[in-house]
Amino acid sequence: MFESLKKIFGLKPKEGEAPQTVEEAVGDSGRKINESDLDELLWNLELGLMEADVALPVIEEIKTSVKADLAGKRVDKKFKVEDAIRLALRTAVEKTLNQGDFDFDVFIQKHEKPVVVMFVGINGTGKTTAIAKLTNRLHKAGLTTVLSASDTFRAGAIEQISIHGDKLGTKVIKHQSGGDPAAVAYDALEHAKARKRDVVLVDTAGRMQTNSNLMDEMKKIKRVVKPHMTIFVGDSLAGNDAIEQARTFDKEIGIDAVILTKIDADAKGGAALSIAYTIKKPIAFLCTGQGYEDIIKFDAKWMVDRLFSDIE
Ligand SMILES: Nc1nc2c(ncn2[C@@H]2O[C@H](COP(=O)(O)OP(=O)(O)OP(=O)(O)O)[C@@H](O)[C@H]2O)c(=O)[nH]1
Ligand SMILES: [Mg+2]
Repeated sequence: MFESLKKIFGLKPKEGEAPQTVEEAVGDSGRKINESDLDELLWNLELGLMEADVALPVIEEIKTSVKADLAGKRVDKKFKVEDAIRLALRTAVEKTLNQGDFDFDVFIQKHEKPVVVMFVGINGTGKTTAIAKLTNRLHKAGLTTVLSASDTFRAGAIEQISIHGDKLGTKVIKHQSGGDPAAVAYDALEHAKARKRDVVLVDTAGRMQTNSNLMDEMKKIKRVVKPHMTIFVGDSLAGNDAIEQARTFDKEIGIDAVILTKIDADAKGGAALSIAYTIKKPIAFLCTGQGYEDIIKFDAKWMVDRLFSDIE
């Protein structure tokens, strides 16, 4: 795997020998970067990113950025040319992954309470599990929560979130199965206001993103409780489908941030890169398993390390 990228990277430099920033290594003096070497590098980069399941327009953007950094430039004699190239590539990928300054914790902390966060995505991507993980995380930060069982569509959904609520020691607001999801969210918000709870997490039903009923339902919840943040939950194993879903949800209801799940099972890691690039929205968290602790704050550097872990 990643044979093409292996050709670019070779061995990892010894500590202290590698440049820290592209600007430090690449400039107007030193050894000139050979154009045909650069073209070969870009070709290998393209193949490598394709092997990692990164979508084509994203690959183009990264190639353009790497080329702009390196074409016609020279590498300071202190550094190896391949180290400078490696850094330019990492920087370009990191830039694509970092869409805006977004920090979930800071957002929740600073916002007037209760903060309403709504989770959307097609069925089975991991919305309910992500809500349970975030609830656990918020409790650990000393905040209180209310869960809104607004998936009234799938049989068993209300029970599923109620079990999480019991385990996590938090209130779940629910109506009967088949009820109005927006009305449940409204009640959850009222409960949070009355009891001075900090964060309302709204679980929603998943169906196909082409299902207009689902989109209408999401829009109604949005109208009724006006969430401060809407998070798209995408399955990192879904490849191009996850990108299409993200695009559709963003267009139809508006997305503020993304949670990518099942990273533990995603060997390639290209989904994060493609989604961040396609909808230009920040990735807030990665879910890495089924336990409550299996959630990590998104860190572009960590993702780049993972993307290239087989290579370096
Ligand atoms: N390996 C792994 N499994 C996960 C992860 N997140 C969720 N799952 C599993 O994926 C399945 C679906 O998760 P749910 O949280 O029920 O998904 P959902 O989006 O709420 O699904 P619907 O309610 O049907 O729309 C469950 O079996 C979860 O345990 C993850 O990060 N890693
Ligand atoms: Mg669910």
